[in-house]
Amino acid sequence: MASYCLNFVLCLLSFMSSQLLVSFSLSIINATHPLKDGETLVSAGGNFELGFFTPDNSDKRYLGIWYKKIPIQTVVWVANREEPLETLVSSSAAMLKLTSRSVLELINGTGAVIWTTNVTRTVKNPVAELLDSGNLVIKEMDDDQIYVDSYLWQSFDFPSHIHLPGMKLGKDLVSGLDRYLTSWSSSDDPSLGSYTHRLDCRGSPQLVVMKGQMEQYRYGPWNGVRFSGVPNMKPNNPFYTFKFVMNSKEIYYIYELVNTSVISHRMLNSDGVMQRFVWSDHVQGWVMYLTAQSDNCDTYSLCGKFGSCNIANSPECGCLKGFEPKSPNDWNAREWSDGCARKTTLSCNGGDGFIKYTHVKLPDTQNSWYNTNMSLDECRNKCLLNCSCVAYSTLDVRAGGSGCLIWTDVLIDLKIFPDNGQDLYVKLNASELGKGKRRIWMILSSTFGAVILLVLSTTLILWKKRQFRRKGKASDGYTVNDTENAESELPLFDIDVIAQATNNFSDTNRLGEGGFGPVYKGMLKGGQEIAVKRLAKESRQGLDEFKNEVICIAKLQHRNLVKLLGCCIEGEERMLVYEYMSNKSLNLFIFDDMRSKSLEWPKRFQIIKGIARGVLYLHQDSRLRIVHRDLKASNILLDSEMNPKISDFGMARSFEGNEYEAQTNKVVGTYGYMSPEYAIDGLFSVKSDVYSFGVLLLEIISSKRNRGFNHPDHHHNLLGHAWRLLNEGLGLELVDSSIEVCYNASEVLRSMHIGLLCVQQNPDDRPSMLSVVVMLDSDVELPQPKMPGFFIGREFLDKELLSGVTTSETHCSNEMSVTAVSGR
Ligand code: ACK
Repeated sequence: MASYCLNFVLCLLSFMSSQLLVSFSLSIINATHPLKDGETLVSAGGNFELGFFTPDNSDKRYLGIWYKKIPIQTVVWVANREEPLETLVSSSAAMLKLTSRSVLELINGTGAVIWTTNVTRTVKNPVAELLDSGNLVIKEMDDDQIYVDSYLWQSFDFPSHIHLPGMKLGKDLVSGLDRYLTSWSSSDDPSLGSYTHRLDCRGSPQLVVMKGQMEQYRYGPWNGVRFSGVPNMKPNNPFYTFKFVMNSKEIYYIYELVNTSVISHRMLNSDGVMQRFVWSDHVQGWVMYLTAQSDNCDTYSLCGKFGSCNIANSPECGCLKGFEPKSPNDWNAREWSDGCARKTTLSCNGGDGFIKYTHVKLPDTQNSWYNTNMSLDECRNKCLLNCSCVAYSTLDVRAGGSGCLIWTDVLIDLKIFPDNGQDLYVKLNASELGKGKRRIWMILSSTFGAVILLVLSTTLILWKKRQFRRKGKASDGYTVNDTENAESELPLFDIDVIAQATNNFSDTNRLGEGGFGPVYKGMLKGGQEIAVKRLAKESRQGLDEFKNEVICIAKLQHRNLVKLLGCCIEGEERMLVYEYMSNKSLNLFIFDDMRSKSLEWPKRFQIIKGIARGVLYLHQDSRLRIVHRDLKASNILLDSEMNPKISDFGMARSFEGNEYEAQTNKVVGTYGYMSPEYAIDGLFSVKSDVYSFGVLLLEIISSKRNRGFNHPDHHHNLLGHAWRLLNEGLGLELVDSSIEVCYNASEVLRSMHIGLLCVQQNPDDRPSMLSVVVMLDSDVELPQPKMPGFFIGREFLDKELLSGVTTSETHCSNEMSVTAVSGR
């Protein structure tokens, strides 16, 4: 009993002393003041704290540094990653001691040294201090108590998994020191994980993520402005600045925060993904700001040697020109790792030339050679003279380009960007360079006879068919000259073929009602699935829309536009045949409680970006400038991989030359998506599509329809609601509550912000679609949105719209496209 009481008192004393120690903070460690478990060393400005900690779900104890000012303990550096203090008992007597040899020693409960800093030089009066940057340093204090500014040791030289501002990542060429990140084994285990993030200095230096000795992801070589593979690294980033230093003494990458009150770092997580996080006071959590590995093409060497990866293509891997798959069967089965081989070997004898690739993430530079002074012409000659050179490029893209980068042996991990990236000149045997033209010439001449025969017979068939079509068109009562061109480029389907494919237009094949008539699912003989839009015979408006759709979409091709396979015009029948989209329309997902659960944020974000690219193509990149005029969730179709495709061009209008805006007294579109100037004054332009896109974007985030939106606290529509939330710093409340809690908050807030910019009252305040795409893909600073157009809500919209406007449709529901004839 006595011993029980004694134990109890000892325990109590030890507990009380440990409680007392918890609140005890040091400002320096020196020979007389070690740091004991329970005490902390705090940086002068109070940003960071050094002490002992136990990770969640672990019974091991470590010495580490964490942020002091935030409520979630986030450890940025760990000393004894491989030698934890095993139990609380042995760690309770643990301490960090600064010895007379000027080294820090971590001593466990039994007195054994389990971790130590390396010996550099011994000074008379050493101290260890934690700087406000999070850097633990050992330095000499001179007799006047003034620190001499050269560190004997610093933790920034031995990073853990976090890259803090001001920390150099790279090599000291004089001392041989290599500073790189090593991931934790898991989020609860700081021991050395499988991944490292380091500067690879074989060849032209490039930042990489590696698993053991294998590369996983490359940032690409430094090109004077950024790493070649990271187009969203912008030098004028308002949030942080960065630089790459390369001289005879050191090579490193470093960044600094512009506003030091912002808390942010880069982290290599235990799955080998590099991410930048920013602390959000509002969310009271870390928000992911950027992730380095952004798409499949970022997987190292996905397409093998001499392959190139372009995420806009399907499949994404292709062989470089003049190369062919090494293992064609594997290649066709999407197993690309064998890569590609040359069709014709290099002559190495003056018989070679180059093909230029633009928008490239430069290939792996471990087998490269570089020179900072050569011009591009000198570089080209150097490559021509060196038989093992396979490609060359500019080393530094600034000021028109300078320097020379040459690849020898192989090209690997080459990615093509849509609009960023660099030029790369790939060496080919000269015979390959002219091959395209020569092949065409040979085909032309050898088939000349056959063509003549074919032309004769085709003319005969076409003449017969046209006679037949003319009969049908005459009964429409309108001329067909304007559709003729487009139609003639479209394959014509025989009505029997379509009838057979759709089970004779059976009700079971009916997918729904489109803009101008029913839509049927069908399957062609070869197994291809199709969707057939059949014009309702009595619909005069439908006929206009049919004609319009043919003109607009026949010549367009983009991965985010639904593909028109052909049409059928026979007698009274008018049909359009599309590729079938197995996931149907977006509104079936976002406005359905059950199905919206399956649409997690990354998918939604991908859909938003896909739609934006599709609209950009219509507005800017296609041959015609097209305003869709009816962008809405039900006109976005989703393929089997949930890629979005814009459909229904029945109301689209094309602009020519310098025409940017038009007015109509026949307002077509869908309430809730129509811009104010269009709904009220009939004015439409690319900016009216931008407005509809903004509405759609906010609907995708919230899973709520703009039209018909109700809120218990106010009468605003979805746009007004979103604007209020963003202004009140409660933007994340807009997010569909069925989306998993773990989403990328910065992407969501940024998308919401962009959505609100798109729905501005004044078309000039709305961004172009190009800006929208850039803003979605990068971290450029966004302007502050003003109050949106049609902010007040549906009553206002309906009243405004319907005064002076009569709808020609009596059955218009929320989602129905309407035609309103202005009374002006
Ligand atoms: O929302 P949904 O199921 O998807 O209902 C509409 C309906 O037809 C009327 O437009 C569906 N639909 C239209 N075009 C296609 C297509 N190419 N593939 C699959 N479904 C389609 C649309």
